Amino acid sequence: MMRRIDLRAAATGGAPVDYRAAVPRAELDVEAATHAVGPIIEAVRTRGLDAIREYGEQFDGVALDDVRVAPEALRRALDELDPAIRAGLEESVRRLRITSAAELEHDVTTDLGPGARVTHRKVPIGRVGLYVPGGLAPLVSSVLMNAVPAQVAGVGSIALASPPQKDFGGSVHPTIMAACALLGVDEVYAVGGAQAIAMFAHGAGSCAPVDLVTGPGNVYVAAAKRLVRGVVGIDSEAGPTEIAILADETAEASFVAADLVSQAEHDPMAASVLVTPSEQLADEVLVELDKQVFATRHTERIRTALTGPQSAVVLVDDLEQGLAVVDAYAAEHLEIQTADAAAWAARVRNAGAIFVGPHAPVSLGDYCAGSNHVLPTAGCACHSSGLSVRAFTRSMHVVDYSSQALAEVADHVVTLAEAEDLPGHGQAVRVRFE
Ligand code: HSO
Ligand code: ZN
Repeated sequence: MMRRIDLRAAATGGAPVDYRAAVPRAELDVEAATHAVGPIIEAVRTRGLDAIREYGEQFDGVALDDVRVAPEALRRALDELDPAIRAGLEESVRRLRITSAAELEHDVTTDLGPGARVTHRKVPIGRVGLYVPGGLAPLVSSVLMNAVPAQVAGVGSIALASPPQKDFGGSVHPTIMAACALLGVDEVYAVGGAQAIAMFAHGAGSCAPVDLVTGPGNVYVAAAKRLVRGVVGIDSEAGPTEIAILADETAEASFVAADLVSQAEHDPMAASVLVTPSEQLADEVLVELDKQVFATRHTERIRTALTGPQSAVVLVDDLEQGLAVVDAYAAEHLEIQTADAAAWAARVRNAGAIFVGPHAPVSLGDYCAGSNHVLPTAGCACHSSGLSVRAFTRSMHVVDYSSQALAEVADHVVTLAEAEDLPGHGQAVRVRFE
């Protein structure tokens, strides 16, 4: 089912091993997709809503006069929502609000001497555009993961876009609409893919440009985010999902297999990687996979993901080497299913999110842990963070000095300005004491 990569003994001989080159990686070319996406962004920038309508017809098979979803339609979707789904969404929102409120950073004022004060002030982003994929599954949970932290951060204006669904009269998926209504997000657009990102960046029709675009998506969405970066802020490039599991002989093979399957279910391009020093566990997991993949609903999609070059069982000498491998991989989701899981988890440097021990499957984090599931993929976890309330704030230093406090450092400013051959800088201080 999954190919094996044997890294045992790779580290003997003294030479450092480049685990980044050794770990499996999806051949996902965001750069190549930017060539396809560039003209779409340009068309939306110059022709606005007309271009968006044309792309809706071309890519989603839906012709809409108005891509803005009527607020009454959102309310109706919530009224008609299955109560069990509503209860699940409410619990997820409740937990996300608790973590978001606790993680919100506050202003920090530092006194550097009498009358010398610097404040690090946090300010919410003014307007954000949240993207929620339709694709193979309507990711209603992604509405919550984007909107709740934005709201808790105090973002004043929130727009949300999701692809129009042919099966639902060309509107956004009804469960996604219901989730928007539940959170009071009433500016919703039935626009998908790169054209949605372009709409957010440049504005179109009734959608004013935003300051920040967040949310996961396919390779075209990732490419569009890369291209509009600078015009607007973006969160990380969250592409096809990935799970890596670091496990030893104490792990339960059926849990490991189920978790590998769970993320493979997203996308034929999804990556599932098991890193283990236990050949026995690897064998047991492969047997389990055969059973579980056959027994589930999206067998074909999962099989394609698991047999693809992006997925593998990686055999290592020991957990120490395993740790080096998972750090090099920098997975979107990393599970640690080993003895002393918390201790190993504490040593991980690179991962979008870490799931510790046998009772914290990634699915928990996908819906109801209180953590966020919009996470950096494709190795970006070594430099980027997942979405959180902090992604929706900016900070600025506020400098407040009295004359006496300025006098204390005036000579240093003048000297440093001279050292940089910028005498005007020094004079701007001197003039205050003449
Ligand atoms: N695992 C996906 C998020 C998701 N799963 C939404 C189910 N619904 C990327 O983190
Ligand atoms: Zn998932």
